[in-house]
Amino acid sequence: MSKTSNTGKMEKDYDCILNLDFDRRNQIPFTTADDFIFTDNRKSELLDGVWGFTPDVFQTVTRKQLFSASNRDEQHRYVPMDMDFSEMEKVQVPGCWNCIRDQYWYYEGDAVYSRTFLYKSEKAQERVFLRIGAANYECRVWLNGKLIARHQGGFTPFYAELDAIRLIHKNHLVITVNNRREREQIPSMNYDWFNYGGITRSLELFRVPQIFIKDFSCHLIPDSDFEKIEMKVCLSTAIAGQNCQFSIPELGIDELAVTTENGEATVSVPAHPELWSPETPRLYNISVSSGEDFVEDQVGFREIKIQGKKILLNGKEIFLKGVCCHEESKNGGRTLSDEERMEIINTAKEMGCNALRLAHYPHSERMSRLADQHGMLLWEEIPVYWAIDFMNETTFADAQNQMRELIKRDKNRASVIIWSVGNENPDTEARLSFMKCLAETCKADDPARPVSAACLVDVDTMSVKDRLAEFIDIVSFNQYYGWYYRDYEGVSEILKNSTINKPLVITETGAGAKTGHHGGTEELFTEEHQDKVYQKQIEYTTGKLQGFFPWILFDFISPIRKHPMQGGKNSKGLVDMDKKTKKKAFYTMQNYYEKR
Ligand code: GCB
Repeated sequence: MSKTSNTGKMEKDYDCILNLDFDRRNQIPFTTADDFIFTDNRKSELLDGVWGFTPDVFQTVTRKQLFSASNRDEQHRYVPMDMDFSEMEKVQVPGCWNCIRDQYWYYEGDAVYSRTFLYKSEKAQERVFLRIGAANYECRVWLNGKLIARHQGGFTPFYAELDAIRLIHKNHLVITVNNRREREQIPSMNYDWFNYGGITRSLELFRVPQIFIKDFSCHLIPDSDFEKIEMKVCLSTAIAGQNCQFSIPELGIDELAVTTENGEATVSVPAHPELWSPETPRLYNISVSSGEDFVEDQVGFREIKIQGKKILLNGKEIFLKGVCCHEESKNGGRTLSDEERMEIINTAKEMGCNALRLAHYPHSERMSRLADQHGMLLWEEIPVYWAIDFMNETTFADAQNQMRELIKRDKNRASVIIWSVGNENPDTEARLSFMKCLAETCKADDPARPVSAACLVDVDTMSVKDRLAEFIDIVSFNQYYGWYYRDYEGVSEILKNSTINKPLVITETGAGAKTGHHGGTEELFTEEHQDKVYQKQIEYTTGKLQGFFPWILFDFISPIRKHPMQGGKNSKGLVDMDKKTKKKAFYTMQNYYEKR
């Protein structure tokens, strides 16, 4: 075939198919937590709704740069194109492509989303940012043919500035998402939940002034006898001398502070707020204005503190009456409505819980908002789960960034009391240094919240002796005595042998049970056996822990669960996947929590 062409187009086509490294031109540095913008409560323009969509198994769109190609040659004649954006399949965003049609169920790879939107500037010199709530796993954004953002990590939000020079009246957004499981990712190749792909949370546009409030935090100062509040802003530009007015009308607070040369302003003010707790989830309206910008939030004030083996909430010892949950809709999919989130909170409350472990990745920020409003303590974590490429520096950077994005997102939520840096990772040198650094990152970005990790038990010594315990505030462990190990007493032995002078929590225990399957208490997958496991766990652990989190509230989809009794689901739920039918053990847990 000839490479001659007077348009140069032919060369480009050849380049696309003959160049193994075609993807290099589609790589810009990843957007990170440093690019995070405080957008809570800001007015936004939703870009949710109908988008064009196609799986792109061979990465044709990026390979051929189709998002910027014209379907005309230089003489304005039509040339054949492999993709016509106006003819794409129409799908709802946010959503998971796996749930669109059966053929997409197990699809892991690249997919393309496309839509247009109209833009008209509202104020001179305004800046426009696109926020993507979450896209699993690697996501790239093209605005009118130009690559403007690239992000990795499937569960945290990121921002892309839509450059004024690029923005026209009718704009074209092309977003590619790739959910292929890769060795070096967080999580890596193997995990016990479904790998949903797509833009799973909302897309929004925000307009802000040239210099805007980039970050805002507000909390009760630890050890201040609950009488001092700190508020802080960071402007988008490092300028000194800019006034920032902080106000909490219900507490009579109206304070002026001036930015220092790094563009930050902080105030610490005496206050007597009614303290936030699960029983009294009191929130205060807070606002800050600076220059042309204004932000507000609803924040609860509470203190979470570790004292020896105790966890103190507002100075009083608490026991975490918890349960774990995944973020999965009834019809499958990682995209939930607020009603579905409330279903999780309400079912946990019905069981008597005061705490939820949001496993095993950051759930939507709507969950922590609702937990703030309805009084539920939260354990939040990133998917440093099972085997991870702990020696790999870029893997660490990814994990650290996911942690930092989560902290930036949820730092003002009173409900969030624990950051967790991982789940069931083997105690090796590489893993220790990786996770120790993650714990340090949490402390650097948020000194006031305890850090934890769900550790493995050392089955040789039957104890929790993970070296990471030294670097975290709350030590927790997962164990399945009565299930993976059929003797029930193991947990008792572990507790006897574990001598850690820090709060000790069980972050997982349980047993599989097929809803409605009944039989003897030693018959696997029956509700009776699951119930017995819980009765024994309660018997052996009562009075020896600072928290207990059954695994798990609802059954969930898991491709690794192939037993006919499981049918592609992890059936350890205390409630069926229909989110209604309760198994026997639910009531055992309810009875236990009622008495605590
Ligand atoms: C675990 C994991 C959790 C699994 C669970 C199980 O230890 O942390 O993600 O789903 O066990 O069911 O085996």
